Amino acid sequence: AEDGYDLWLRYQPLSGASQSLCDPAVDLSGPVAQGVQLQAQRSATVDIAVAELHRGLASLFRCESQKPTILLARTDQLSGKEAQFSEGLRGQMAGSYRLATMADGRILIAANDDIGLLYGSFGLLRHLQTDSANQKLDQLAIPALPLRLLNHWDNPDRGVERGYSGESIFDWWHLPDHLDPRMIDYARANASIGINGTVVNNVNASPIMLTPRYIAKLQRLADAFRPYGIRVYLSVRFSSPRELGGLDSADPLDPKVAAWWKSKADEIYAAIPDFGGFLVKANSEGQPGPQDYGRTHADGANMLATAIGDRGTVIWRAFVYQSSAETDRVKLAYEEFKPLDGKFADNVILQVKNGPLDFQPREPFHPLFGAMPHTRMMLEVQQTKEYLGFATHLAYLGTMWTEVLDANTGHGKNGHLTVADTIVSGGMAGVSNIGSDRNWSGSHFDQANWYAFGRLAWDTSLSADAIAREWAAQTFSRNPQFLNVTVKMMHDSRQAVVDYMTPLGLAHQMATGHHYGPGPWVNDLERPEWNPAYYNRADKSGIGFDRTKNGSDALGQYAPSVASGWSDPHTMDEDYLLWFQHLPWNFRTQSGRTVWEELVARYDRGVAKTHEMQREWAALAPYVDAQRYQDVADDLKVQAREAQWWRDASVSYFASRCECDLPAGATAPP
Ligand code: GCW
Repeated sequence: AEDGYDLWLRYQPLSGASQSLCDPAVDLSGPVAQGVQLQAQRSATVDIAVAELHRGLASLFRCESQKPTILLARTDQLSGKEAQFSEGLRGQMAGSYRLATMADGRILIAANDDIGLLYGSFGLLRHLQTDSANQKLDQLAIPALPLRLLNHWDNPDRGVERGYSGESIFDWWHLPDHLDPRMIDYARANASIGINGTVVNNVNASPIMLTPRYIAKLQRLADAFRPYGIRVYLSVRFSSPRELGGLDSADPLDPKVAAWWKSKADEIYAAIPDFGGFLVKANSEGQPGPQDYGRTHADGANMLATAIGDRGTVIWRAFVYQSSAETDRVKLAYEEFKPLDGKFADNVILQVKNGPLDFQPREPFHPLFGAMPHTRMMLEVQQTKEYLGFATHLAYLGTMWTEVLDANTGHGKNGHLTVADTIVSGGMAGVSNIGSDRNWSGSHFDQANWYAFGRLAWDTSLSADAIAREWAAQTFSRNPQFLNVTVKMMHDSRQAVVDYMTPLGLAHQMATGHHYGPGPWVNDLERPEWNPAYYNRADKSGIGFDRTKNGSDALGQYAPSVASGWSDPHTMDEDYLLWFQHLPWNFRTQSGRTVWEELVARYDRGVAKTHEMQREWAALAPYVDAQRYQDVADDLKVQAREAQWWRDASVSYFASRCECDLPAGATAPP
């Protein structure tokens, strides 16, 4: 449909060269609709894989024949010559698969398990639409990370915290009796990109989710998602033993409390044998936690880990943000968690946001990555763009996430350990942008952020542009001209948002509460670190947050090699300049411009980019159906207008602090 419901699973017919797959002269020819031969026991998952291949191939190829061209096989069923194809798969992580063109021209999808067969089927369909489909295939696909989870910030009343795409897709009211068919489409879309778990409720968790009524509802979802390789998880409220259990305490070291959690876990596992586990936000933004009883995060996490045992995982969030009049807020998590390294049970994973503040358009990577070598870590990113213009502004986040995954933490043996390296025994969590809107994500291009999340969690070494390209090819058009322009737009889009909202390392300049639109001047909120002005520190003497040794020394939380790279304002990466440095307005940046001039230039660059994106998209009209073309064009228009709003409001405010005139060539705010 042209309303975006089909996501990247449109399977638009192949044309031109690719159609030669139908040519009987080509070995691969043919019979694709019926052409799947099975060498595996049937199961719900295998049946889904076969159905997906039929659906995809019938739509991609318009040729008819009955000769099998695809062999879908479990490695334990491969014998003789074919057995060689199981080689790279032996002992690999669940879901791994191999795609290969065999000697007789047939395509093999091989895997050790059924979910690998399903992933491989999606992998083949993706390949046929994006790569040169006539090449001989030999692809080994092994997930980089064991846990690839969506985190829904969805409440039981279907409100979504920081959600911009309608209501929650989880219809708790009608569950368990009625399963919305959309749940199957949701599971299928997630499986197509390798997502293997979903935390169905907000980390600001309602205890109601742990009641028998809701466990029965969750069971219905778990049963529906299971064949797609998706396990369900729950966010839990740490004080639930009091709210639900009638206890007078939630102290993790109180045996009555531990017993309550154990029996609650048993109750859940009786209904959902493959329940994934608990996600916990504790002692942060008013949520209860172990510190309420003088206990540590490790005490709390380990108590829950014992309740769950080897049946699942406790994912404990490191986003601990409480009133901190004295400490620079970005230092809090490291201060609390670093001393706990090695103290967490084996089935506990620490979930750390990409940056130390809060999902800003750009932040340096979180200093906990690499600093806790004895703790399993998970990277949390936000698909829903709370601080990047919601679902209205086009900002492709693949580039943001590869930036953090590829960042060298400076830890490890040779001082080379990327963030991606630090999460190999944990995973990635994406705060979901999915809602009840027909197009799922609030805008067509926001679907790309869901897609990119899944692809990167599967393979952290993929390039953001490559992902953008395959997404756009499947979602819109395979026309090379269309793809070149679209990938460029996507590539540039996040930097544009950085430029018109928070250039040069500024952060947290959004209006308070809703986080939409500019508010750099706000300085009258109750707690200092709620105020944008606290972060920009702009006054007559200069701008920026001194986090060097002379300031908060947040820089000291990084490995020395990394910290030294960010300590000299003359040579450091200027994308982080005002994050780490407070500088006089007339400080010379690397461009030769003063800080003031550079700031204005970057705001202007961001605005200019939004106009360029409008022009680029206008030229793509011939390649896109009218409805989706217009949807995107309308959003781009709003984005350009609001980029200008951001730029004018911010530049006016900073000019008043600096007492500076606008640099020559800059247009004055109206
Ligand atoms: O980004 C902030 C949001 C809160 C959110 C919190 C968190 C779920 O503004 O709405 O609460 O982070 O990550 O816990």
